[in-house]
Amino acid sequence: MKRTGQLRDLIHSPQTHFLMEAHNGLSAAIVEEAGFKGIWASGLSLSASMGVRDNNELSWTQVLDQLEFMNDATSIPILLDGDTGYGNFNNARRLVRKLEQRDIAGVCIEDKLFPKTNSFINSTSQPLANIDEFCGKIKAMKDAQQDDMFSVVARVEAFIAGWGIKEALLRAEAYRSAGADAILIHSNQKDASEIELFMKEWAGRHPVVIVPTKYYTTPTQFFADLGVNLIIWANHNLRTAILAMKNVTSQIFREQSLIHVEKNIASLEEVFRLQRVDELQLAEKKYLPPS
Ligand code: SPV
Ligand code: MG
Repeated sequence: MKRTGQLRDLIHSPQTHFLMEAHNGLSAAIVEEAGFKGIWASGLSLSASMGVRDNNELSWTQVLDQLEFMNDATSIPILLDGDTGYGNFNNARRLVRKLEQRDIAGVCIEDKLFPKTNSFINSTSQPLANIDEFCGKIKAMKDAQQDDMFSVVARVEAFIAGWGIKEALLRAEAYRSAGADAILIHSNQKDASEIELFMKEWAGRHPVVIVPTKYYTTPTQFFADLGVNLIIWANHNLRTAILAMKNVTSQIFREQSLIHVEKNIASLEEVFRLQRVDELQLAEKKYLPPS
């Protein structure tokens, strides 16, 4: 099945499914190998891994380049965190065309303003998009897609900005009517109370996606019981990599030696395996003249 169809199935399945964050070809391959059925191409992780901020400092074509490596390294669908769509409806619909050309299964856009700021930084002072303008963007994106199975997820930032449940429901309903394939309801609370409230009021109208980065202590079964369709583990490969790199780098700096490091890092053989060196060796036998 095409990746667009695979993502569609995850979103519409009666079971709760999961997307795991990746930010380059290597982390994407690791996500697939672990057994995940889909990848979250996190804006935070993509930008941080390039040493820049999650404020659209990375251009959207730079994001596309990373996605191409991620897609080439895997066979599972990727949902791009497309921020605000990098501009107005026109930029967002062009993004959809470019994503489809690169076999990306779907994109999530959030109802903020370009250039966006990460939802966990000064959240209540973040302006939200005008509802009608954002609905026009969703419609333009849906009209632009060539593959019926490509997914546009609309992310509601009303809780993040402190606007409350009424605004969250108003926006979610508007985005559903505009043609979004799912609603991502985001919350920065330490508990899942906002998500619980939303899910009860929403009452299964349309698929829902959540990102439990801040309310991570909530058991996953609780979300499944609420009817959440898709859970995104949004930045955990990036944060793992940061800690691991910091530890090893400072150890090597301190000890000026590799003696105590080797056993705690991936072997070179593991690096070669993840790069699929074996495939190249077989291809060389097939395509190069015998030496
Ligand atoms: C991301 O992973 O970039 C997200 C999720 O958008 S969050 O950082 O929680 O806003
Ligand atoms: Mg993001």
